[in-house]
Amino acid sequence: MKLGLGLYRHMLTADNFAFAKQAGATHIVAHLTDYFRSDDSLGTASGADSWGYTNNQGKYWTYEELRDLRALVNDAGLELAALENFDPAFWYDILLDGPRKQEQMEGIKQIIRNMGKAGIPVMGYNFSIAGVWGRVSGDWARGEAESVGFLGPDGPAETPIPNGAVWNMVYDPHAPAGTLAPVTSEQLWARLAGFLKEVVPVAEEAGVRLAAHPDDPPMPTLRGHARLVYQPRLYQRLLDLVPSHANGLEFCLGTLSEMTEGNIYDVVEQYSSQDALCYVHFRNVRGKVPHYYEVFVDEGDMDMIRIMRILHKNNFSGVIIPDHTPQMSCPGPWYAGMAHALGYMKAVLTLIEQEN
Ligand SMILES: [Mn+2]
Repeated sequence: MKLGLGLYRHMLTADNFAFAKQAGATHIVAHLTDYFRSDDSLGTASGADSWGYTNNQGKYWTYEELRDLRALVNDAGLELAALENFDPAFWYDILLDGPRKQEQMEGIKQIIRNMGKAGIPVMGYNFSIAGVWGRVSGDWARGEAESVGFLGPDGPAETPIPNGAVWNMVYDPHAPAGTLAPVTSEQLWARLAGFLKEVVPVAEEAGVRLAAHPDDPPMPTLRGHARLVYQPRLYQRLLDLVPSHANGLEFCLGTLSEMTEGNIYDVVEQYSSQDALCYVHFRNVRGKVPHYYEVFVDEGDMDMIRIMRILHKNNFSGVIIPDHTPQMSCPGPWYAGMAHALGYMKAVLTLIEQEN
C-alpha cells in the first residue's frame, strides 16, 4: 500500500509536491478539470449549485500534456498514480445519451490511449448526471472543525438540473431554457454498460484501469435523476457488466460508509479480495444517508485501522489518498487537514507492515 495526495489542477505546483513528500506521500492523484472556474459573461455558470463552466469541448488531454504532467511529478520525486474525473465537456452526451455521444466516446478512448503511452495507470471517473451535490458546510468535526455534511430533506431543495449542465458544470451557457428530462435507473445502467463495453477493451490494450467512484451522496435519486452505485452491492453490478482488470474501482470508503446497506468491513473484503480496487479514498464519516457528516479520519463510524488490515491482508498494493478532510483552524486549513490524515495513515501503515 502506498500513500498519495489528491491535487486539483491549480494545485499542481512545486510547493504542493514538496508538501506531499513532507507529509509522507509518494504518489499524486491529479484532477485536470478546472472546477469552480467562473466567467461573469456567462450568467448561468454562477449560482450556489454550480461548480462553474467548462469550454473544453473536444480539447481531450493530449499525449504531450500528460507526458509533461507526469515528468513534472516525477521530477519532484513522486509518482503520478491516477487522473481523477473527466471534464464534463468531454462526455456530457455519453452521460445524457445525446447526439455527440459517439464522437465523445472516441475522444475518451483517445485520452485512455494517451494515458497509457504517458505511463499513467489509472483513470478515475464518476458516471453521474447530478454528480456530487447537496452537501452543506458546518462545524461538525472534532473541535468544531468545519466539514461538509448531507442533510437530506433538511438540506437544500432538490432543484431540477438546467439544460446545458451536467455533473454541476455548465457546458452550454446558451442552451434553451428548461431542465433536463429525468433519467431512470435502467436507462442510466444501459448508458454505463455501453460506455464500459466500448472503453474497457481500449483501456486493456493501453494498460490503463478505469476506476469508478460511487455516487456521492449515495442517494437512489438526486435532483430527479437516478444514480448508479448508491449501495455497496451495486459496485458488483458495475464490475460484472464487463469483467476485466481494466474495469475497476475508485474505492471511496466515506461514500460506502454513508450507504444504508451492508457492513463496511465485509464490503472492503468483498472488493479488495477481487483485486478490483485501483485506488482508495481514505476518509471517515459519521452517519448514513440521508444524514451524515464528514469527520476526521480517526473519529468516524469506521475503524480505519481494521479497514487497513483488510486491505493489507488482501494484498492491496495501490494508493490510498485522504479524499477530503475537515478544515483545521489555522492559516492553512486544507493543508493541516491533509497533513493530519496522511500522518495518521502513515502510522497505521507502518504498524501493520511491522506486524507481518
Ligand atoms: Mn470519494
